[in-house]
Amino acid sequence: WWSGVEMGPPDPILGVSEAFKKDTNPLKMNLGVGAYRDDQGKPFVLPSVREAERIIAQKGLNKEYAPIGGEPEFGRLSANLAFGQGNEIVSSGRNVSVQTISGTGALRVGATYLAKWFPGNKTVYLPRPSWGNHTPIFKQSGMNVDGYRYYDPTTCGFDFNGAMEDISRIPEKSVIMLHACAHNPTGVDPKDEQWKEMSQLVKKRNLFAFFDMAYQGFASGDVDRDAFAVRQFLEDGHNICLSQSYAKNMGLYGERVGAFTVVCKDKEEAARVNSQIKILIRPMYSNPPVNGSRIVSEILTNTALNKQWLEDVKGMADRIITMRQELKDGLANEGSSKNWEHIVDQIGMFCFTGMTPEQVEKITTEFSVYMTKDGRISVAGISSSNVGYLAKAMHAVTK
Ligand code: PLP
Ligand code: TYF
Repeated sequence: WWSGVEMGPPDPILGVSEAFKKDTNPLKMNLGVGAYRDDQGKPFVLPSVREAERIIAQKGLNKEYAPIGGEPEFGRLSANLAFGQGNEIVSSGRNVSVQTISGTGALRVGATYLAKWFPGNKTVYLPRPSWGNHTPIFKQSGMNVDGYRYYDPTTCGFDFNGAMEDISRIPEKSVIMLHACAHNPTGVDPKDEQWKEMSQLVKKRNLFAFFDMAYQGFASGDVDRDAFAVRQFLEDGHNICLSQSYAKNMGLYGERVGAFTVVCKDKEEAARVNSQIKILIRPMYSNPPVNGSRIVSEILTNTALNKQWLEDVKGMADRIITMRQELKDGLANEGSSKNWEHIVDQIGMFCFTGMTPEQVEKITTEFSVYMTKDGRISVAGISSSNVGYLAKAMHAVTK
């Protein structure tokens, strides 16, 4: 049956891990996939998550199906985490918030919903560049994909003027995708004042804002601070939609737990939207897995655990910030005359180093340092014992 099936290319990000595994160099480093590692280079289970698991195990819960959109309580907790405790949207019940299969599932449910029900232009405008999975997710869901300027390679920073110019030319009633914080792959976020101007422009152009929040807490170490853009847009009267992931900020990668939210004009509209989202989810996967959502709900409702979790998040964010500084210092120690200021200016899990595809190729073959072709490194994959080696390797291929 399948003689006509062509061999497809590996995933540009997850494929890096495959190549890494085959390398026998003991000094090898995997800076490809965005997954947090502790300072020993080991996968990290948050202490708050371990404690939540212990509490949940003691409850002896059953394994019944969750509702199609997950537990309503989980949806409320997720929306409150994004919008702020006591926000008017959740208290008036005008949000639809469903549990999804992590952030990817949230984007997929969202894209499918927009493809079916968005009353305007079925085109989503992504920042250039954006997370590699955004384009296939939207295209496979039946949306067209276009873009707006975002990253300025000359400054390794945010191209605010370019973004504003491009956004002002997006056809009215289109969808604009915004990374809520810790932009992937560039690590470059707008400043608060820039977000405010973007929000006004998005409003003036009558665009619909879709926020992807996969790193709440990872940018600054503070979950409220990282929700600034989302909350600013809401305050300015945008009825946004939002994807959330607990993969990074709770370290629940393989549990696949996230949320998709649509902010509606009132409760009645929310009920209609909710009914249609459930109709879309049912033939995709019926209902979401229960284990991860129980962990999240325990952490978000148990006061002591919540406090522990906020410390855990801060600890991860701080370690990444320390590694950025040590990498920049290491490059200076190696004698690099290049400007590496962007390593510490950029935030979140990733650093867009500015290395060319040729330099990436060279650092991989000569030093066994693995990263994506666009020069992105996952700073979370660096530790105090190998940051020096990385600085030496980066200097060797960029001098
Ligand atoms: N959106 C962005 C920007 C991401 O970087 C990621 C990856 O972590 C996701 C969404 C979704 O990831 P997951 O499906 O593991 O939650
Ligand atoms: O960008 C990253 O590295 C993370 C993890 O298909 C990821 O977002 C990468 C690729 C993918 C799923 C998750």
